[in-house]
Amino acid sequence: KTVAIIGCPFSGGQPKEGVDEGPLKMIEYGLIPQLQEMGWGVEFDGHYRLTDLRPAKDPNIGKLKKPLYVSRVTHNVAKTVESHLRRRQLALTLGGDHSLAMGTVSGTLAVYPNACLIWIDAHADINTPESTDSGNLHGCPVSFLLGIAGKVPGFEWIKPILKPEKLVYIGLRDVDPPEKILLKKHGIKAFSMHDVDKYGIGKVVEMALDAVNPDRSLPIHLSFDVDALDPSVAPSTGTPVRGGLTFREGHYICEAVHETGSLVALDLMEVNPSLADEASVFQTVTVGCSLVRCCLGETLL
Ligand code: DIR
Ligand code: MN
Ligand code: MN
Ligand code: MN
Repeated sequence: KTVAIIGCPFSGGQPKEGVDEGPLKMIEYGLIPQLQEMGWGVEFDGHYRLTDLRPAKDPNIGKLKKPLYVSRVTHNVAKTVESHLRRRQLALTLGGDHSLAMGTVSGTLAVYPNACLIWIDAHADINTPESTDSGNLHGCPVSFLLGIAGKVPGFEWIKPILKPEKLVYIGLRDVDPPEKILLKKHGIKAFSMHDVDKYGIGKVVEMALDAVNPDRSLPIHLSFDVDALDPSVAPSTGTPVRGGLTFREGHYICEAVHETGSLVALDLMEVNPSLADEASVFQTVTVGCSLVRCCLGETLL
């Protein structure tokens, strides 16, 4: 068993510098030897040199900021994820901001068209170019993947092959009003923090898997935005929202997804080591590494 680590130091989908340092820190804090100790072969070709893809001119398209940069980067990431999956490796993408998921999920669906997508986040990231208030593309990847974003120059490469019934959310608590309408309109299953409180994380994960992967045999793409965790657990992230998943709830999701035996691709996104003090950075980066280890089979006993 081999995991390919795709380090994506990219911050173009949102305005805060530093999220591009996330993947570097996760590697620096020892993620590779940690996975090797668990018996995984690790392929890591060094971090992506994404700034090479930065266009000289990148005017807004409507409200969308840095559209050309984001489209170029995510297209490259899609091809990389696809090539690793074709070689039967588990694709682990370290972000970087969550616009990268346009690439990672596209790569997964190219190889496994029947894959389901589990999106762990405080936010729904389903804004369209019309509905976005911020213009930040890290708030929009899901709409592009579903094919409800309309035509945006540069993004023609994205095949809108994600079906709404193959997507499920856990952890939501900061969803924009137009996003709420989109979730309802497309009948997308979403478990907010209210549901986590009401049912407990065990039941929520079971219901989420029942919704998109009833017999647990379909390939799973898990896209984990570290801001799904409570800011007391993962403070170093660009858009923290209080009332999030506890340390154990976050880890439980990862353990349960591993137990299905169907995980093919994993994103760990929005770790921003330039936000908050050194202790908070250490806390956030180590929790990121530990979530990854749980997804890849680390157990408590
Ligand atoms: C907001 C925030 N919904 C937006 N999204 C964030 O900008 O579209 N996603 N922070 O991670
Ligand atoms: Mn490689
Ligand atoms: Mn988020
Ligand atoms: Mn996100």
